[in-house]
Amino acid sequence: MYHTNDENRLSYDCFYTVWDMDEEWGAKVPYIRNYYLIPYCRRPDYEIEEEYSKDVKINPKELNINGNDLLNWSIPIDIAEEYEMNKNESMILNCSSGWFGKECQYTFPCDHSMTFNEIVYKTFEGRYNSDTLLTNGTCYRFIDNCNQELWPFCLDWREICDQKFDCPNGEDEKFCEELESNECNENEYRCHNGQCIPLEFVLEGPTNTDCLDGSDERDVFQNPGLGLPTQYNTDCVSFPIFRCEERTARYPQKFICGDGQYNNYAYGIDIRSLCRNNRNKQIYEQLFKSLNYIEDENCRNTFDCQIHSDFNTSNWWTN
Ligand SMILES: [Ca+2]
Ligand SMILES: [Ca+2]
Repeated sequence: MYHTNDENRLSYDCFYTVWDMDEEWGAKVPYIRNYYLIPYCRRPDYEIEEEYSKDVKINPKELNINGNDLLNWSIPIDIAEEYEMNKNESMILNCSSGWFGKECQYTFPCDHSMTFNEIVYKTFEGRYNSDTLLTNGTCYRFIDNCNQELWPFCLDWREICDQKFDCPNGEDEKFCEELESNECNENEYRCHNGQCIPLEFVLEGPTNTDCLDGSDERDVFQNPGLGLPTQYNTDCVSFPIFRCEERTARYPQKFICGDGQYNNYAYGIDIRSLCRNNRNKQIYEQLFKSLNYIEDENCRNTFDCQIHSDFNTSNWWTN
């Protein structure tokens, strides 16, 4: 673990994983080839640190041990490095087996002999095959009035400002124009989401998205026939790389699966075209159950359209 020894307590505790697409996936995914160093970070919660202070405190100098020994005990790298350089007298927590972190506050709920790389690999590999992972998804809960009863699977952050109403009154699409008024330098391109990227990164090719919303390669995305490999979209769910995990889909008739994949739909959710994790199917079913009290089917369909309509089709159901 890295960055744990911050006296100001402002940093995040981090792991890094190495993802070598060339070595692991080169033949299978020739459209994504690169070497990635991916951080997984979490801000420590110091308010509960007392809970973890039962682990044994040791003085490494007294025990005549070196920095390598500390690493073998899962002591954070920055603490082991500092000890190796200064050999000071400070006490270090020797965590119980399976626990780690400066305050021994972390553990993984799995086989403790696995490396962090293996845990990440297995997690993403499992995503590819599972259809029951929705409960593990992330929720964006900072919009008032986004009706949770109608939206039991909660809002994914990718659904904010994606040009589709996901909250009943469109709260998730309010004030989005402020993103577009963001200014970039002359040698930069302003993505639709306001992000600035170097001009050289624009329109390089279908899989070279640099804007989170993919708008630097928008022409290709809007016209899939131009060459975006279909497999890229469906494979993305199993890759922890930035271009897959952080993708948004600000395109009409795309449904966000909540894990990096997005799917086609037109005028509501097309359950014939499923997300790998079945998010669209489950939301559709849940949504209709919640509208059971409306007897008229056309009226129920209108509700469905209201919630899932995109701006291009927003007029036909209001008439
Ligand atoms: Ca939205
Ligand atoms: Ca690009």
